[in-house]
Amino acid sequence: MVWMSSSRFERESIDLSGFWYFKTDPEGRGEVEKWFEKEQLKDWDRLYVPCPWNEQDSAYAWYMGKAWYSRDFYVPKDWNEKAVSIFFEGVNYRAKVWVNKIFIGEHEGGFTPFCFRIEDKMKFGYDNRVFVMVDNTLTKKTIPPGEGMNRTYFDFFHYGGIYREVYLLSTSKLYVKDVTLRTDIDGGRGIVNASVNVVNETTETRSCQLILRVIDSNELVNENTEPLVLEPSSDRTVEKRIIVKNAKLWCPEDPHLYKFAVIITDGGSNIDVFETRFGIRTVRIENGRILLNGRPIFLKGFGRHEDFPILGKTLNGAILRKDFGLMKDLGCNSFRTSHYPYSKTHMDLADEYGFLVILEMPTVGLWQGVERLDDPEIVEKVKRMICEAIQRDKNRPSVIIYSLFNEPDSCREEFRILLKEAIEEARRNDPTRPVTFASCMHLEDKALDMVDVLCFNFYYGWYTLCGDLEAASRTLSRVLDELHEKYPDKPIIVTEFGADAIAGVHRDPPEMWSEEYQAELIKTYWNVILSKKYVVGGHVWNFADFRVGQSPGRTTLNRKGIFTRTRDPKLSAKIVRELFRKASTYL
Ligand code: ADA
Repeated sequence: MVWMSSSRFERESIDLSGFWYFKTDPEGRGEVEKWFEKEQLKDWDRLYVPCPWNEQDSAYAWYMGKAWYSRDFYVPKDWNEKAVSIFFEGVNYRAKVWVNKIFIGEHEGGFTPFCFRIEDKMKFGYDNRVFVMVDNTLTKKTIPPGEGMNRTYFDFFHYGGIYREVYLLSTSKLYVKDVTLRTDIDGGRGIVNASVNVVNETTETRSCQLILRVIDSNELVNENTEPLVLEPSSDRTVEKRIIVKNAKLWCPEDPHLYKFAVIITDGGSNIDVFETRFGIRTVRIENGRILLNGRPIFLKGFGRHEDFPILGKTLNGAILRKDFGLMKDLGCNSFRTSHYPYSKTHMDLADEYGFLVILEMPTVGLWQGVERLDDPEIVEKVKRMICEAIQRDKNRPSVIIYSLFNEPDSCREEFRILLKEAIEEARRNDPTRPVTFASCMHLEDKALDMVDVLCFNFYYGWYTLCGDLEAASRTLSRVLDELHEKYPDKPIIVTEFGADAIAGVHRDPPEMWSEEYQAELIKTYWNVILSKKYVVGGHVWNFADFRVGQSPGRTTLNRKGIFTRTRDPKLSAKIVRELFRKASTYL
């Protein structure tokens, strides 16, 4: 599988969104019966892509298993000399892909992108046919693991299908394969350490120029040109230290974005053009603080989920714009991508709105249900998903920390083996950002010494000390102090605290499940958090109510949102707005 950073600004792409043919395959007969060779799909259903299958028709609401998608697509005749890839931004959970009856590849993992080269399978100037077999079957070795739609080892709905964009991308066979940008600050100057990988897949030696441009709102700020000679079937990585004078730094109050353009030219026409956005900022851990551009920051925000009626995990631009407007209005400056990498559009808005993001991997639910956390199959999958997530988002200024797990069984000695591998993989892909995991083991946790930042999920007053906010406050305060005493140099973030509230249920005095109790609990936690100078952030769980599997403990939704699933405010939204707006982004 060839990894190409899909800039999609200057290259030619064909969006494959739309109605695809769809058919479930509960007995898993499709491959043996070669459904990927079918000419006639008249008896198949039609579903919209991108969107999970679950809420598009009640027939698929609780379906877990194999299902087939297919559509025809036209490829222009003049693409016949090009490198052509088919990109999938997200398919939950496994995908196997055939084009014109030929198997082209497979991918496991529901929340990171993948692509396959297909030019040698194409009929240029004609219709081509793609089949995708999706399988969202959970096992004890999927990441995340589970046993069924109502027996997931994680607390969110297990949607299935092609739920993020699918598109074709064509480039020259002399192209930019990858760009890594690491920024630094030197007085008023921005330093952009650029690493550009160029590939020559042609059979000739190619002499060309590589032009690197930094652009600020259409004004050329800096340009470097490098002569390049590439042997046939070879690649080269060009490293360049670029100075940006009078740099406008990226920060929550002014998230300034530059454009970075890489042009391969032979002096006449452009052979390939790759563009991406970036921000000039630094992130460092020092003396128990998280420093952004050298200033200690305080994260105030949420754990979120990608969830909305009918669209499931496919939050379109309008819903994301609504969410970001609401978060901005609340005075929020941060969120965690709980519990999986979010969509590109989601992360694009984080860059544009100046949110400080903890990018979390899909490694949730690794606890008792899983036999061995150091199982080589699990370790390999976790490492690959970390690599894919970081390769996609490594140039984003909004991403400041990588959370490698959510609530793993970090009391088990063997978790240290898994965590060590995960940390090494994260650092191999990006040594610049601190790493963490969200712990629910607190003082019993046996792996906190291995990470840079400590994140904890607390539910005193909800799952324990039910209804007793006095005791919850005392316990939270004591446990935080003891954790700080054990790890005095590590910043602490409370990554989850909250309570379920059924919208419209009111109780005076506040009582569990009422809007008043949720608001009181959040206020109680926030007072404790603000009273601890070593706590550098608090994320309310959750931004909005979200769908979960069926269980006696859930009323069709996890209702810890301060907004309903359709984003109507509960009492807590007003309270959180008062609390967040009073708290500063800088300590
Ligand atoms: C855990 C978990 C969340 C959610 C939360 C809750 O902390 O990380 O995904 O399940 O509890 O609502 O109970």
